[in-house]
Amino acid sequence: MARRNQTLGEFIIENQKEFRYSTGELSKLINAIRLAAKVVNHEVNKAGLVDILGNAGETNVQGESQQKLDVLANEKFIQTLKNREIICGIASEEEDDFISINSQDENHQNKYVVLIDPLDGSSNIDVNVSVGTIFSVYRRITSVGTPVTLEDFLQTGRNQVAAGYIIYGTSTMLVYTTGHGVNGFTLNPAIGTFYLSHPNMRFPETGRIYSINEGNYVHFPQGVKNYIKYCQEEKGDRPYTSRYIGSLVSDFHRNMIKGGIYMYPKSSKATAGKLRLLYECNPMAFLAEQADGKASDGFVPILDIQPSELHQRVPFFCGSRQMVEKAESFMQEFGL
Ligand code: P6P
Repeated sequence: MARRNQTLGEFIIENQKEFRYSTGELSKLINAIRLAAKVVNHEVNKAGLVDILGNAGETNVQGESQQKLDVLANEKFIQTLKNREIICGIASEEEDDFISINSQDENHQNKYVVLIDPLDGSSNIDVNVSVGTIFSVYRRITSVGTPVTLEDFLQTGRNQVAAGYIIYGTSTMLVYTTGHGVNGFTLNPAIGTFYLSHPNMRFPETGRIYSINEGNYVHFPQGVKNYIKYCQEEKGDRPYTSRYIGSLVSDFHRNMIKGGIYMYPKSSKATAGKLRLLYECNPMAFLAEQADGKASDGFVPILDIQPSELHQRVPFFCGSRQMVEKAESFMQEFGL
């Protein structure tokens, strides 16, 4: 049972029996994430003071210019995760291919793979707007004792054993699920401890906030255009409020607390949408469903999509169940 102000460590110990595999492994997994979160939080919070803002002068596999903090966050999470004896492979938005962890696992006995977006929303870093880290954890499906393969990363989202995010906002929070609800922990930076501040987080069934980059309006499918007009119509509890931070973790977190829908649909400019299935949409969809919300590509649940490549993109509709279902009805009626 979650007790407010319980520390993350106490919570893990009290709830590790819910983790469907070895009890100690969940602790090691979440503790690795926790440590990396504190290190990255420290860097994010002082980014304006040191020469760590701006571009790193490189581009990632997505063709996006890498921010210095992107690179740093990526390195910190990968190093921290590598140091635990339970992870056999890591995939990251910032890495072209997955990383097989052999250093401490020469016999390939480790059983978990982790996929991360180390610093989501990084275009906001230089303007001091909140950013986040997203993580997704699977049990490997190829045989223990053999090197990890791409197949271990291309599992459907339903197979996730844990997922969550860290939001570096007005306060730093770790929000995660292992399939038994969603719990939010707030960092007390003075002592470096996360405390349970948001037990059993739930999306309100409906809401009055819609999050989408309306600058792309003319490029959206007709169903999305019609849904936006529905949100803006003077009728019943509408018009809704438009809120778009440009950071998925922040928009998702606000919508989970207040009620709302986040959409990144496909468009004539982004024919499969922008968000990546494996390390953005799947973990956020796992959290959404665990919090009584919903997540789809406009037609099918995100968690049922069979991945075909590491960095594939999908359209994304996520949030309060009734709002997502309404948006889906517009997609189904007015099509692409
Ligand atoms: P746009 C950040 O790059 C991100 O992946 C999400 O966090 C955010 O919601 C979206 O892209 C913003 O994209 O095209 O609206 O600037």
